[in-house]
Amino acid sequence: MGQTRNIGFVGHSGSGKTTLAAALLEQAGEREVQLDSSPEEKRRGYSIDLAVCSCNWKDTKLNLLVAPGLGEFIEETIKAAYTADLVVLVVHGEKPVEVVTEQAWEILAKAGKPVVVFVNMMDLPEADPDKALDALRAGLNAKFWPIQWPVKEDGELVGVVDLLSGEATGPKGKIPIPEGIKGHVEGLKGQLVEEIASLDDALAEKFLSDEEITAEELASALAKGVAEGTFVPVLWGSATGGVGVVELLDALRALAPAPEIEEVPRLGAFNILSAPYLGRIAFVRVTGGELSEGNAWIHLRTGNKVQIRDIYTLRGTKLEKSGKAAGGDIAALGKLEDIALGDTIAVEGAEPYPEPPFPKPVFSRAVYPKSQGDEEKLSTAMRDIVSTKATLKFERDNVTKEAILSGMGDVQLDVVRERLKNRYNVEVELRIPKIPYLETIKKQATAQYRHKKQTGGHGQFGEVHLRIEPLPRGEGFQFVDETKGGVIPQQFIPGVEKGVREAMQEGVLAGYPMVDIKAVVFYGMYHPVDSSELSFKIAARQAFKLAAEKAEPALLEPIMLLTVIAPEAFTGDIISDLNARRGKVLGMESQDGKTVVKAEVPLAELLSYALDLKSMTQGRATFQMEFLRYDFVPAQLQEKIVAEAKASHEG
Ligand SMILES: Nc1nc2c(ncn2[C@@H]2O[C@H](COP(=O)(O)OP(=O)(O)OP(=O)(O)O)[C@@H](O)[C@H]2O)c(=O)[nH]1
Ligand SMILES: [Mg+2]
Repeated sequence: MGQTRNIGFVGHSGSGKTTLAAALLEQAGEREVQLDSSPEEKRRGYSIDLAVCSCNWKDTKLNLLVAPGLGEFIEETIKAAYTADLVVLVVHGEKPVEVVTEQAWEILAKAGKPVVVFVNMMDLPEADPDKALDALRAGLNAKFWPIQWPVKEDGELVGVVDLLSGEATGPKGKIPIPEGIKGHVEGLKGQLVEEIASLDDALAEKFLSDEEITAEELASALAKGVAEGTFVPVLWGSATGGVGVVELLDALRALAPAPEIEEVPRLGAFNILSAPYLGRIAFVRVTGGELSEGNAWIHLRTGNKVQIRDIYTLRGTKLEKSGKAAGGDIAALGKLEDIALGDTIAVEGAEPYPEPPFPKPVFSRAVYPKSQGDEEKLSTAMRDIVSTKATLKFERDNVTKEAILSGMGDVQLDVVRERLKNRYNVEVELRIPKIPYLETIKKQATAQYRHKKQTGGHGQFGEVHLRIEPLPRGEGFQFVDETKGGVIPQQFIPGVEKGVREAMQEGVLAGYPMVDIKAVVFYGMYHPVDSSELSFKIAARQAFKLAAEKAEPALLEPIMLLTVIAPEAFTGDIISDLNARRGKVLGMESQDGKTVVKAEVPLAELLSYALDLKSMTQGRATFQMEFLRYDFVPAQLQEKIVAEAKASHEG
């Protein structure tokens, strides 16, 4: 076998990436091509995970990484962009620049990857190549050059002309170029030759002095321009009509740069999936060395030596045992212990496989198993699922004790819910999470409590005088012993502190943990026989509660730092919406025609922000949020929360 090329397919949902990949595989002779084959994908009718497949075209093995286009699955676009050596941006002929087209374009620019644009759906009546080209150039603000032109006959797409060779081909081979477009095609060819010549100094000189430039010279300058990212060729076709498919295969073979092969044997797990009958499969890019079954390499994250067991190569959409994989290739590994997304397995001394810049989760829901007793099963299954995705997180909230699943939006979380059921047989319900409120005090107060109990024989006695004071936000808890003259013997002081800490676990307002309090024990009494650590603990607990009630207890809520990036037209709507969410806008700036709004907003107002922002901006805005600090809940709201807590306590 000859060379290998790794190619990504990204673009907006519904642009036809999956259909196109299937057409390419079938054209290259692969059979039983099955994409979007997970039960969740079948039911929904669109892609969810990054699909990895492969075909041989002439002397070249083409590994295809096909991303889903729904915005919430953007991490798969990032995986494809960073793993592949060339990426095909698939766009819709009638509406080439959609939300995820723009996002993918930004990701590709950041990743510095060569790009080819494939304008799909050219069979549709409204798909006009001149308009599509204008839309691409305006929307993505880059030079795009058609290297082909679509051929329509009586309004029907029949093939494409290769502008450099001047040959037109359809699904069944050569076709004539209709008279009506000959002139236009000639003009485009002239522009193209000039543009390609400008990519190379020697060619530019030849062009200017009207010397003949050979087809080979043009082809190699074109490939160089693509590889360097200075030239973005545009190709056309219809995945369902089989138009432009052979031509795309040829173009990929000619234009995709060879994978870089490192000296140090290493592989990076860029995608993890569950395959029917095979279980968990890690798709790896072998960046150096040759991988063989039986290799014992080091799992860099765990530090353990791992035996490489089942090595598969991709054949169409199927996995075939191969026993080895060469540097530069993509392989699938089975039965790898403890493998998570982004892991590196390598010989000693190797650097970890670089992690692409994935976004952080922005949407959370609490997970409740439908049948009690499924908690254990749920956490094992969740650990499994979450370790395959960069944008999913699962953790227990320390305050509310809820199990929280976080991701990019409701669709992604719903897919997890479905997978839990289909694969792990755990049924769960997703609920709006409780807010992890905290309680604190606003002023100083003192209180005392005597714990005394006579239960025949040995009694219990302890008296504690406590002063509590507010601490600055985020200071937590401080305990000070100011007693003098042994009014409380030293050995019982720890009991006092324990009592206070226990009392703080459950606040006096609504039962939330209390924070940012300094507690000072300044006086007390003991009994030579009946006192014990326990007696003082009980006394301190009660004294604290009494003091807290007098110290103007107040609720604290988490405040998030929100960063919204949206087209300028939405700025007004976004800001007034943030005001309605009790947000405080910190600043706004312009960045490449977009507005970046930064604001502080209470978490309680952001529980469905991912959905609301999406509908407010037709999905054209993105946002991030991170925890900033806790701050007081406004009085009216506090009253409501306290009343609700009391009601649920009694109910
Ligand atoms: N008319 C026409 N329909 C097409 C073409 N390519 C794909 N389609 C149809 O468009 C729909 C979406 O195609 P997919 O291949 O699933 O699109 P996708 O880009 O993979 O979508 P996501 O997985 O959501 O990102 C399907 O119904 C396809 O049959 C085309 O060239 N012409
Ligand atoms: Mg798809």
